[in-house]
Amino acid sequence: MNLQWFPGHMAKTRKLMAQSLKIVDVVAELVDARLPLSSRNPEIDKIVGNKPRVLILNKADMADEKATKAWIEYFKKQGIKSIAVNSISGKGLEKIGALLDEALAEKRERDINRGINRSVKMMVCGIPNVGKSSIINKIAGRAGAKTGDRPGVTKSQQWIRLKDGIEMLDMPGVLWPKFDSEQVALRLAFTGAIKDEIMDVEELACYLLDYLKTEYPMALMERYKLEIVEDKMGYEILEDICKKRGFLLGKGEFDYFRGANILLNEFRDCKIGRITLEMPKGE
Ligand SMILES: Nc1nc2c(ncn2[C@@H]2O[C@H](COP(=O)(O)OP(=O)(O)OP(=O)(O)O)[C@@H](O)[C@H]2O)c(=O)[nH]1
Ligand SMILES: [Mg+2]
Repeated sequence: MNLQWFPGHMAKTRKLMAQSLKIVDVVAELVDARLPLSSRNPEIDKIVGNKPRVLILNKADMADEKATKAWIEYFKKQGIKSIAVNSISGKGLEKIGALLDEALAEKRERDINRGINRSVKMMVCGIPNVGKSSIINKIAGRAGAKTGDRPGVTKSQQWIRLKDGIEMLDMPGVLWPKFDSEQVALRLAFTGAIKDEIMDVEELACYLLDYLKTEYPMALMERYKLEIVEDKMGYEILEDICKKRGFLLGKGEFDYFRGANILLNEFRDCKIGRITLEMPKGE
């Protein structure tokens, strides 16, 4: 699949981040719990450097619970403390206080020694559509930052101030200019982090079906009332879905485009179930 995607504002954002970093105390890196590695931005690593950082696996309500637990363990083994949250309901967010306390312990001690009592400035960053504005709104308890179910909603940085001494900086999504691998690009595309308009949705749907038939065959069969999926190719399953749903163009010709769009939308709406798109190595 051919993916070339680097809108101008991405370059601008990288510069913007580097500048804002100078004045923030802690960086909250948001990743998608369904693809915690593929939605991690290697550039953020470079830009953030030694700033205290916390890792948040967002949209945990959409991911496979067992897999999320395995991911948290995986990061723990690498010395990275992470939490899983749902930024819409707020589930899991109660743990963020302890996470920040730990990350900011040194800064607090320094401040106390100097006799200063400054507010904590936290930058929230991550790839487009991962839920940065949503988590900020949930923590703030108000809709201060604009959100939306498509990538690229936040166009410039914005500070949201809280009463209890926290200031949060909402950033536009930052995605790397070159995708690490086709697998990474595909996983991101499945979730809608890459605009569908630049992709072949039928091809994308077939790739998703290839994954689901191996990792979540029961959920797939149940949703689309299919009898067998394991030994079929993605496009054959897509055809079966079109058959079951009556997506026909003419006599004997299937509306694959419609089938593909329905599949992707239903996946993104969690109608197929809670699905994780990559597992930690060794699981
Ligand atoms: N189910 C679920 N949906 C979420 C969660 N967090 C955010 N969303 C949804 O994900 C979409 C993107 O959320 P935003 O907060 O706008 O994401 P963003 O990272 O600010 O996106 P950009 O500003 O475009 O980079 C919206 O439709 C949110 O409602 C979550 O924890 N669970
Ligand atoms: Mg946003």
